[in-house]
Amino acid sequence: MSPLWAPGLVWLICSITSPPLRGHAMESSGAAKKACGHRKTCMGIVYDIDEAVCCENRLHPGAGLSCCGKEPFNLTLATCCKERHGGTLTATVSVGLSEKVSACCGLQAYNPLNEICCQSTVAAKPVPMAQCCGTRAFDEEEQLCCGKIHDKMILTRTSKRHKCCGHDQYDTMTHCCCGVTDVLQIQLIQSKCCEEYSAQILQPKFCGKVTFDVERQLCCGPIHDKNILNRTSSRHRCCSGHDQYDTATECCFMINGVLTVQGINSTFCQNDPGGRPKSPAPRPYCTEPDTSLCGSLCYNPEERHCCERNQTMSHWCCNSGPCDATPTVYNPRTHVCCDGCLSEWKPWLDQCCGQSAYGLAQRRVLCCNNTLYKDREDGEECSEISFPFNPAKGTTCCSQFHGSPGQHCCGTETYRPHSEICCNGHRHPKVENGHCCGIHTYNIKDPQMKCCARTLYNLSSLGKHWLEAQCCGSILQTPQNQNVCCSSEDEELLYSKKKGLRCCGHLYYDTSLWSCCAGKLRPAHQPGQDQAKMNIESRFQSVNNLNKTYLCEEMKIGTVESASLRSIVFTGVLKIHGVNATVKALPSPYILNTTDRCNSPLLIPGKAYFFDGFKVFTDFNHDTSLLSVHYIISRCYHL
Ligand SMILES: *[C@@H]1O[C@H](CO)[C@@H](O)[C@H](O)[C@H]1NC(C)=O
Ligand SMILES: *[C@@H]1O[C@H](CO)[C@@H](O)[C@H](O)[C@H]1NC(C)=O
Ligand SMILES: *[C@@H]1O[C@H](CO)[C@@H](O)[C@H](O)[C@H]1NC(C)=O
Ligand SMILES: *[C@@H]1O[C@H](CO)[C@@H](O)[C@H](O)[C@H]1NC(C)=O
Ligand SMILES: *[C@@H]1O[C@H](CO)[C@@H](O)[C@H](O)[C@H]1NC(C)=O
Ligand SMILES: *[C@@H]1O[C@H](CO)[C@@H](O)[C@H](O)[C@H]1NC(C)=O
Ligand SMILES: *[C@@H]1O[C@H](CO)[C@@H](O)[C@H](O)[C@H]1NC(C)=O
Ligand SMILES: *[C@@H]1O[C@H](CO)[C@@H](O)[C@H](O)[C@H]1NC(C)=O
Ligand SMILES: CC(=O)N[C@H]1CO[C@H](CO)[C@@H](O)[C@@H]1O
Repeated sequence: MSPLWAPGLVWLICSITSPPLRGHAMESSGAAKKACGHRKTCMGIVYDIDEAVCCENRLHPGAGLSCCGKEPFNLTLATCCKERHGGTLTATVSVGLSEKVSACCGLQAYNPLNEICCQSTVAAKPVPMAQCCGTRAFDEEEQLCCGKIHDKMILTRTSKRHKCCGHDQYDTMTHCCCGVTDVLQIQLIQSKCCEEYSAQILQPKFCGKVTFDVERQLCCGPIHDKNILNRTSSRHRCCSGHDQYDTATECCFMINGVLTVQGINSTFCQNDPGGRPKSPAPRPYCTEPDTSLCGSLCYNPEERHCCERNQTMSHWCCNSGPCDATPTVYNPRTHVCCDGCLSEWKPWLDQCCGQSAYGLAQRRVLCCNNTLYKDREDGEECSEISFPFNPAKGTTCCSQFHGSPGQHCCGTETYRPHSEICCNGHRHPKVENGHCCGIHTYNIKDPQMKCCARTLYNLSSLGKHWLEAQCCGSILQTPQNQNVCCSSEDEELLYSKKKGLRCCGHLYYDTSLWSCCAGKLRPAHQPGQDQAKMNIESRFQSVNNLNKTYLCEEMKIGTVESASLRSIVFTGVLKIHGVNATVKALPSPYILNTTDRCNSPLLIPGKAYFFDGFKVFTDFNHDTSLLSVHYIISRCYHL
């Protein structure tokens, strides 16, 4: 072996699958995917997954929809429960509880925070740690669930010492539950019934005719010649009638018809001979110094290589890829290995493209997304979907070739950014103050248009209530529909309004079970909690839902450094006056006093938030703070 290859040895042993050549994968960027949109076909009709859903070959228009069997439903607001009976699958949509926080009880959706599923029945939880008693829920601390499996009853537990006896409870200190022929009765502990009962449950275990202690002893030997051994450890088992063995270090092996205890490293244990009783699987080992195991063989890593799956030692390993079912060893002086496939060695080969080797110096070859294309024209490039094309001859837009070179792409089409706008792969003529909302464009200054998480709404259809409309995720929430929007850092969910329930982040909890502080739930009624303080609603408000007067006056944005009980420390704070389109930098750190920390939602240090004098807001519509600031100024500023 020449010293040139020596450094390679080390990593070949630790990382057998790595090819020696550098992979040269052309990943298409996320931006390219976004530009191509999310088009699919449904029975030959092309649609965008942001705009419709295809359920069992039927197209249903609407944003943010999922399929429940053949029905569409909104994940933000509803749950799909499925149940299989024999060969048929039934699916039902329950509205008023998002699938993201629900569970199914048969075909019924429920909120596992406040409810429990007991034998296919949804029951209200009496306590956060409730258990099932038949079809009802009970509190194990305060109650007992008594009776036979199909005849359960919930009793208020008289004391911690009490236990069930049929449908009654008894004090285990003074009474017992005993009885004959299925009729259980509670009797005083001194009674004959109780004495017989305790004698019965404490019945000793026999080894032959002698009692023995199952915990500390072993009963060994053939059935008519039993012998009790003091158990050495819990790992010990019987070997012969007189011997026990440690299952971790020994095996029990039959030599000439006699069971004997042998060391686990002995040849007896190693070559599992069918010695009975069965010893643990033999563990191979290497005895020579500086050797390691390769499969079942020992070798010296200083001298040889281990091809794990081939289990032999030879040259370099080229592990099996799809082109070759068996692993291969090869001589690096004659071959190169790319992703498990061998190519003949040439001095210029220095790159892998999937399973093929090529050289950066080679002309007319192009590696796009791990596929090597040969005999290409000079000047060709990989398109955004990783197919070679020649930018001098045309433009490819999401695999569609267009004759004119140097164009911008919008989905599969080209577009002219001077006169058109491209929204998620769909192009539109440019209009005044045009912004994208999902695949649509709208005038951002039009107060009647609202963009909720990529879904555009025209509020004029709401009549006089349009001012009160709010976004909740992609759904437009109006005061008429009796829903509650609970929102956390990354989720906005809509719930059917219920008495006694409140938002904690995106969860909707029962205030008699839980309390919420700064977006975190805890079981209610814990010592040291100020209940009145704890139950203030904690939810994020979106900048998107602020009215224009509020949004445009003065808004601050900054990165949370830390949050304490009384204040939040921000850095890099900008004060934005939307109406005047002015942005001013405030000195760091900026401290926001909070009257009640429980009231404010869960803040993540390092993330940017909007805030005013009292409240912290988030922006569910934009991915970056820069886009959020741009949104505010675009929405507010009038020349
Ligand atoms: C087993 O242990 C008990 C008490 O620990 C002892 O009295 C007894 O002699 C032991 N039996 C044997 C066979 O070692
Ligand atoms: C058996 O051999 C292995 C590997 O050499 C060693 O780690 C282990 O301690 C040995 N076990 C006993 C019981 O000698
Ligand atoms: C393992 O490698 C050796 C070369 O050292 C070869 O002869 C043998 O066929 C290989 N075995 C398998 C299963 O590929
Ligand atoms: C790259 O190739 C993989 C595997 O063939 C494929 O799944 C993926 O979609 C390709 N990526 C692009 C951007 O074409
Ligand atoms: C919104 O709806 C109203 C009434 O249907 C209509 O007059 C108006 O043009 C719509 N606005 C937009 C931007 O489509
Ligand atoms: C705007 O919102 C603020 C705070 O939510 C509220 O006090 C004010 O009345 C609202 N103004 C209009 C015009 O709705
Ligand atoms: C906006 O500009 C006007 C005119 O320059 C000024 O009077 C007003 O105070 C400014 N408002 C804010 C909030 O900066
Ligand atoms: C915030 O609290 C600190 C200390 O409690 C106080 O000195 C400061 O003036 C407060 N700041 C504001 C803006 O109320
Ligand atoms: C509130 C809301 O947007 N609900 C929609 C949920 O999805 C159904 C389609 O199944 C629409 O009809 C609803 O308008």
